[in-house]
Amino acid sequence: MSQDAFADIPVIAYEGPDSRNALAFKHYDAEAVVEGRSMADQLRFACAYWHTMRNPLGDPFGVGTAQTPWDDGTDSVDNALRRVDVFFEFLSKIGIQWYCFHDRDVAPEGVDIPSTNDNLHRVVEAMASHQQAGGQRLLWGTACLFAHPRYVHGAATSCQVDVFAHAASQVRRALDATHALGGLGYVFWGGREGYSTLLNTDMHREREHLACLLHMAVDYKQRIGFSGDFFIEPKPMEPTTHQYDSDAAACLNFLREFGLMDHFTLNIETNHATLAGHSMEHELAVAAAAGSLGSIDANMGHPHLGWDTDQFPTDLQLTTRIMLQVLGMGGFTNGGLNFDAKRRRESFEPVDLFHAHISGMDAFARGLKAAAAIRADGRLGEFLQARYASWDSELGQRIESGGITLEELEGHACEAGEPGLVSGRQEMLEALFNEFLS
Ligand code: XUL
Ligand code: CO
Repeated sequence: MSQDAFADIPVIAYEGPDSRNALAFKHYDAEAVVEGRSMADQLRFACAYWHTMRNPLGDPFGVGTAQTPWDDGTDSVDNALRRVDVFFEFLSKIGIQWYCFHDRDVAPEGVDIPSTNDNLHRVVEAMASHQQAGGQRLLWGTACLFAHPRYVHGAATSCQVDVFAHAASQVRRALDATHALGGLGYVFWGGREGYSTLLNTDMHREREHLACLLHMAVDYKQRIGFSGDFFIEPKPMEPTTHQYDSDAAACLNFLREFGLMDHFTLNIETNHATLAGHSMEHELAVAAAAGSLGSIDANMGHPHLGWDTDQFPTDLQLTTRIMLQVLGMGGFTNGGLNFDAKRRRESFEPVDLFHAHISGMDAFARGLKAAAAIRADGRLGEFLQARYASWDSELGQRIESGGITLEELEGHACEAGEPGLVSGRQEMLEALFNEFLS
């Protein structure tokens, strides 16, 4: 195993807020305890194989710029195995315990399904031995059902049944790989499960087919004894014009409609939320309110660019609001913060992989500390409780439990007279929130 792709880069250490060393953490102190759990456990950082190892940093106007001296540019299994070595070297130097991958990120397709399966199997064995040696673990696996030309019309929602069969085979083998690697979860992101134009689309049938694949996956999961979580990852568009799993609310509706609520939670991604016209906080709150917040793809978009720029999350407002939601639901169980993020095309040197992850990890460490401080301070929580206090009355309780009629409420309203209204105090609360961001 080669262990020298990053020979000139040290293991990244916590040096504290006064450090001026760019290759050190100023805020992420893995062992420090916040709300009863170590930072490492509260944040559960995961590294995305596809961006870290496979993203050449191209854009629609120019070729890739990423420098990857370990990669010979071929589709050989040997090259794939070399990338795995480099990836685990990166994980141990940056101090990230978890990772996520698509089947096709790690192993090339062969000439037919058996040889493709064989390639995946060989690479997964290498990943398993790296996990054993270095103690890293798989947060989640997934199947890439959007890159190969056969998926041009979608995978589970393709108009062609043979394409569905190929997708089913891929999901089966990606689930096997995830199970073999002890993954905590498995993600379904429906990259092309949507449409380009309704003129050629039977939406009713396509949504049913998607549900069929998910039910088969649940059945397979149970038969192989995979006990990890299943996550759906919403995104409204791109590459499709409309993706069926468009946002958290649409996903929850889909899961309820097809009897899948007990088997899936959501993996919410910041840049997908903003593409859907929502804040990340909104999407997290929708998922959490349904008891369905599973995991997070941590990145952010750019306010001037209307596409999925997948930038590393460096905005402290954002990370604090995310961690308030995560702490509010009692922390992650099988989920974590997966950096589904890529460097800018201009940040092409290998060392930039370190700078990028450090920027995201320190931003989330600050967000975690700020969110915990807001909760310990208590003013925000007390405000919220006081705002709804009237609902704790006997009348409120009767409404919430369904034990009252419209007529009885009219009687009450007549007696109570016009309610005295109170301010929402938004600006006061925003200032309060900002107190914790210094
Ligand atoms: C694409 C995206 C995917 C999923 C996994 O926008 O977010 O990388 O996270 O398929
Ligand atoms: Co994602």
